[in-house]
Amino acid sequence: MKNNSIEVWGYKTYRPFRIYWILEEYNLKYKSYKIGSRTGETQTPEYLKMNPKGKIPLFRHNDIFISESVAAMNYVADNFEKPSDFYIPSSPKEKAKVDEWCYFCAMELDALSIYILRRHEQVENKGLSNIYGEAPNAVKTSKEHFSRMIKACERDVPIENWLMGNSTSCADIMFMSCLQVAILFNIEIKSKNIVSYYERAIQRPQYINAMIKTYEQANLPK
Ligand SMILES: N[C@@H](CCC(=O)N[C@@H](CS)C(=O)NCC(=O)O)C(=O)O
Repeated sequence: MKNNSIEVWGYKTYRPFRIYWILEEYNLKYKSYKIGSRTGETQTPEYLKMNPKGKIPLFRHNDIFISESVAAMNYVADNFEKPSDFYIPSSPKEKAKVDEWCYFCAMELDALSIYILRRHEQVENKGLSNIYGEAPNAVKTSKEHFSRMIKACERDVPIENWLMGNSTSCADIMFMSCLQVAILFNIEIKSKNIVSYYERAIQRPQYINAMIKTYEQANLPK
């Protein structure tokens, strides 16, 4: 598909990062709007008209708006010319394995662990308990769930390669975005294998470009 007009709203968090990373992998031109999730910028009438959820990220290509990060990432992967160094599944079985990683990351790591933790963690630990209320047990069990899920996927994280083999894939984008935010929130990744995978992945130039787009620096902010 021709790259006519791509726009992305949102920065400074791991979900817009997923979209920036795939756009960098596909070497596409895009315009990004540096709006934050809780600055009021997502609550203006203009923005709510584009995304009634009032959240970031939001992705637009020509006449389509996509307000879920995973759907936007997949849209780019499926609709533009595939770069030589990016893995796209070529059979239903391969697709199921990429999907398995993506849903695992979106549900088990993101929604059920990281986001619950973030909502109820204290403000001094970068949490949002001022908005969603303190819930120490939810914080404790979401950390436990994260550790359990990391342990469960450890054997499928290769010692040298990317998750699907020699090339980066959407599975890596999802997994790395979750590892990244876990580190940001001081959740310990209790797996040497996964920590070493993370250390390798952050060297990739497209990853670094996406980091700069998202956080305005190549490394995670302190
Ligand atoms: N499922 C959505 C979640 C989007 C989301 O929750 N974004 C956060 C920032 S990363 C946000 O805008 N939060 C503001 C709010 O919950 O009101 C996605 O993956 O795109």
